[in-house]
Amino acid sequence: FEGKSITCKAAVAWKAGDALSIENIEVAPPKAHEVRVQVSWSAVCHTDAYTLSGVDPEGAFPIILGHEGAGVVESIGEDVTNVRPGDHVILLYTPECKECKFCRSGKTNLCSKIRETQGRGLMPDGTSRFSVDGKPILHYMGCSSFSQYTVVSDISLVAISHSAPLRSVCLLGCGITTGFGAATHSAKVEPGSTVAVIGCGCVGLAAMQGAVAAGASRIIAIDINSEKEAFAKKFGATDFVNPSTVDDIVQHIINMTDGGVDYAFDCTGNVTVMLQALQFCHKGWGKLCVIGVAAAGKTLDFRPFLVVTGRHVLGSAFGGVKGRTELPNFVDDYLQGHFKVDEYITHEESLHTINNALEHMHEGKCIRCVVDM
Ligand code: NAD
Ligand code: AHE
Ligand code: ZN
Repeated sequence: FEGKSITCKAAVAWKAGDALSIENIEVAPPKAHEVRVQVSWSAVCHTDAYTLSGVDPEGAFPIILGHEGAGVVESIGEDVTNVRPGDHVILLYTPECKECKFCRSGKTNLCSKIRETQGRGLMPDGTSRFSVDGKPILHYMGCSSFSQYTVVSDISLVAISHSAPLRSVCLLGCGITTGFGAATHSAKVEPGSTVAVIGCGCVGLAAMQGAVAAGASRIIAIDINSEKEAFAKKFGATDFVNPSTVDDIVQHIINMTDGGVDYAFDCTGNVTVMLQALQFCHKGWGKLCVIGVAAAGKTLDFRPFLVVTGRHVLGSAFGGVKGRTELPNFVDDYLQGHFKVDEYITHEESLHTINNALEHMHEGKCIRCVVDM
C-alpha cells in the first residue's frame, strides 16, 4: 500500500466566478478506506456551475469541481474490500456506508458517515489528496471528477459492469439518477397521475422519464426556454408551457388540470418557481418535490394554508437512490435497452476545453455535455 503520487492534469477553480484553469496537479496515493480512480469521462451538472458562481454556502476555493464521473480504479488503500484495481466505477456524491443511522433507517439515501468533511472539501481524515506546487486544493462533493485522477472514500463509488460505456454512464452519477429517482423513489408518482416538471434540463427530463416509468398519464413540461419543448416531448411530456407566454402560470396550470397537479417537480432551483409549483399542486393531495438547488440566502416562503389544505412539500437528493445498492441495476437496465441514458448527451468536450462545457449549459440546445478526461 505504499503508492506513489501521480502527476496529472485537472481543471482547478481558483476562485468563485473565474474560468476553470487546467493545471498539473499532484494526486497523493489513497489512504486506508480510500480509492484512487482514473476518471475517464465526466459530465457537467448545473450544480458545478452553481458552486463555481460563488452562491453555494459550502463552496470554498481553490477546488476541483465535478461530480458526474466514471472511470477505472487505479489503486486502493488499506482495508478497501468493495473494489479492486481495474474495476469500472461511477463516483457517488451521495455515498452509502450501509452502517450509519441514515443508511440503516430504510427511510433515506442520505448517508451521514463522511458528510461533514465532504462539505468542507476534505477527505474523511480532514486532509486533501490534491496539490499544486505544494499548495492543497479542495475536493468537491466527495468526487472531484474534473481531474484525470481523483481520490475518493471507498463508500463514494460503486463498481459497475465492464460492458457499460463510461462516456454514457457517468451521467448516472448525478443528473439522470436524480430526476428519475425523485419521481420513482422520493415522490413515488402513481399510475394515472398528472405531473408537472419545471426546468427541462437533464434533471427535469429524467424526472419525466421517471414519471413515465411510474405510469403517469399526463406530464406537463414547463421551461422559460422554448427550445426545450422538443426534448421534453421526446422524454414523455404530453404538454409544454413556456411561462413567459401566459399571464399567470399558476392559474394556467390549475385550469389545464381541473384544479392542479398530483405531483410537481422543481428542477430550476428558483424559489419563486417552487412557490408557484406548490400553488398549482392539487388541494388535498398534491405534492411538490424540490430538486433544484437554491442560492445562499434564498428561502421558500409560503402561506401555511397551502399545506393545511393538504398539499405536501418534500425534497430529493440524488433521487433518493442508494448508490452502491441500486446503481449497478440502473446500469444493467440501460445495457438491456430499458433505460434512456445516451439520449441526454448533446455535447462533448475535452478536459482542455472544459470551460466550453460550462458555456453550453446555458444554451437551449444542451442537455448534458460529456468531457473526455
Ligand atoms: P440545467 O441548467 O441543465 O437545466 C435547468 C433548466 O431550467 C433549463 O432548461 C432552464 O431553461 C430552466 N429554467 C431556469 N429557470 C427557469 C424558470 N424560472 N422557469 C422555468 N424554467 C427555468 O440544470 P440541471 O443540471 O438539469 O439541474 C437542475 C437543477 O437541479 C439545478 O438547480 C441543480 O443544481 C439541481 N440539482 C439537484 C440535485 C439534487 O440531488 N437535489 C441533483 C442535480 C442537480
Ligand atoms: N451545498 C449546498 C447544497 C447543495 C445541494 O443541495 N446539493 C444536493 C446535490 S446537487 C447535485 O447536483 C444534495 O444532494 N444535497 C444533500 C447534501 O447532503 O448535500 C448548500 O446549500 O450548502
Ligand atoms: Zn449534479
